[in-house]
Amino acid sequence: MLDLTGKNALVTGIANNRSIAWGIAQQLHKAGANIGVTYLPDDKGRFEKKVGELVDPLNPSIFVPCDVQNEAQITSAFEAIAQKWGRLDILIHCLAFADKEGLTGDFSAIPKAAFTQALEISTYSLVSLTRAAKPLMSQGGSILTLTYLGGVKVIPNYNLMGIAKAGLEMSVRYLASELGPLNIRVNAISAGPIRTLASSAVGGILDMIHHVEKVAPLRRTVTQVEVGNTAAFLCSDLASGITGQIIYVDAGYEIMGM
Ligand code: 0WD
Repeated sequence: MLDLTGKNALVTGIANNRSIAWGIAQQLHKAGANIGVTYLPDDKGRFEKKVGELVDPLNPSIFVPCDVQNEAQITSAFEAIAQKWGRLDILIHCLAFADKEGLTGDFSAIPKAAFTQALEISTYSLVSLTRAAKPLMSQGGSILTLTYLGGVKVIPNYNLMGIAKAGLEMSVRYLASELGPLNIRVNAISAGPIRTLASSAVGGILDMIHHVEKVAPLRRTVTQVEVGNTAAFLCSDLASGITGQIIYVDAGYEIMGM
């Protein structure tokens, strides 16, 4: 059955107990994986303390800062993995950022700086983290990222993040093609709308959730733990034949025409 015993899993993107990455970390841990966690460092050390306290029950054997805009921090995070574990089996890329200017107003008015920043943090970071993980996935591995329907269909107030997700989804396919011969699988979960720190930046998130609750076949939205369960499956040997895929965990909303 779903058993991740002995698997070394690095989880990025935990900001607080609402984070989707927290739902994923809990389910990977429940399935037996050794957990490593990165956090977004801030001057006052707030995130280090908050995330550190949150993940403590998972007994993480690696807990390191990693701002994906900082190549040196990515390098030292993976050096810590090489020293501590010597091998990585699972990489969870569960982070994104877009400035409010890129989410609201006319799409044609998106400032270049906001565009570049969002693509760097939300899309290119999958490439840079995968590059760092590749040599440590000596026995193959599973790389998983999080995307949203706004990367395929126009969703009001998603704008720039839609571009970032479209690029992320295509990056999943190109990385899967490159890494398949090394038995490294790359997939994405397209999650339904969930109230989190990041999604609260997307105007109308509550309306989106209420709309999904009315229209989605399951007549509800999904939880962080449900996304975590699918993540555990995709990172396990049960999914050994799945790569380059975008798996919808959205209560079925994606199939609906209106
Ligand atoms: O409805 C939702 N919440 C959905 C989220 C639906 C479908 C997909 N997603 C995706 C998001 O786009 C993202 O890729 O899931 C992923 C996780 O998002 P989340 O759980 O909704 O949001 P959150 O808990 O805020 O985690 C995002 C975290 C950041 O938290 P902040 O404080 O910025 O909101 O990404 C991290 C940070 O901890 N992050 C960074 N980590 C490293 N380097 C960086 C960075 N530069 N920027 C943000």
